[in-house]
Amino acid sequence: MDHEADAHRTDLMTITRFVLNEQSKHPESRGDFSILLSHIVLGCKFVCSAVNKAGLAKLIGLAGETNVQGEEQKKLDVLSNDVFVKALISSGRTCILVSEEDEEAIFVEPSKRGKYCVVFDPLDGSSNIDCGVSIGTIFGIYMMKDSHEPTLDDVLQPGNNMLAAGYCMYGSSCTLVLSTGSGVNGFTLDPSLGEFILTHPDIKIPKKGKIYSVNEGNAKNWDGPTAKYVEKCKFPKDGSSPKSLRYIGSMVADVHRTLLYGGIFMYPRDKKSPNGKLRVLYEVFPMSFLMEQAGGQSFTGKQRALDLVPKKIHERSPIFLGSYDDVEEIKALFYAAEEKKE
Ligand code: FDP
Repeated sequence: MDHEADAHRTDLMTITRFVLNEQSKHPESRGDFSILLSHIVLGCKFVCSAVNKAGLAKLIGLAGETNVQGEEQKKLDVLSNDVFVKALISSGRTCILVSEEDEEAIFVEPSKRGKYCVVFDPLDGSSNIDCGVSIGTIFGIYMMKDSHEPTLDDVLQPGNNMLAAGYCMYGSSCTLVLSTGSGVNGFTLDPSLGEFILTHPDIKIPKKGKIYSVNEGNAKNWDGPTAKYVEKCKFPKDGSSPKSLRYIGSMVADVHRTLLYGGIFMYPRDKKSPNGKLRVLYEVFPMSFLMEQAGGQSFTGKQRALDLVPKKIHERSPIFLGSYDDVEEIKALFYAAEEKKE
């Protein structure tokens, strides 16, 4: 009998245990961050269960409202947003919340206030809900700048100031990927235990990948460097094999694959959307934070994504993220185009 393997199977590293272990490395910590994370984890479990039951419960369908971006809201979006807002406020550890679904930032009432700001997209990839494709929740956590009255400036900080970021993917399994600033770890929900178990410790993205991921339907409106890069992926001139194209159209799923298999995920700007589509605070920043923590890079077409300083809570930015070498290649094309202009 393989006792070692057996011991491994019975010694489960739950996300709670993992976060408490991390906390113990900071003796000054009062556990506020762990409490906040446990409320986020609860939100993810709830949404996972709702997503799994959606077809049965007839939760799918339009709720008859439109969100800030003028998109039709689905019932699951509304439900997920409610769950996260309530879970975050009841943690007693938050002061400002920015959600993709709410036009204005939510300032938590003083009696329930804590020192953290949370930016999140409760259900990203919502156009995929009705066909059962993977969707997810994305979140990032900031600390208030000083302990003054909270203002929007507390959330309009560069992504580099994030303390933690993560996503939960509701797919063939429910996977939560988290970074608290020292590497990236992945946890899979064991439905029989109702616990997220560490299944992907210390995720490192391959230095170079074989996949590119972009909505090629927008190609006619792309700028020069993006078009050149995709051409290189398909018709490499250095004797290497062409890259494969994979595009789900659900950011969490596309980024998750990129993180595990390597390659590049892009949502560039184009003539119709000069700032791209994806939102800085709760899509670009958390995913860029995770990419860098896993050894990859993230670039906006002009600069390192995490150095952006957003001026508005729902601001958008073009994004190119993934394997270090692949992002390096597209950076070179953008810099060369910039030099030509000067
Ligand atoms: P969705 O519109 O379905 O909510 O930002 C939202 C997002 O999905 C991302 O998850 C996804 O990467 C992107 O939009 C897909 O956009 P396109 O349909 O334009 O490719």
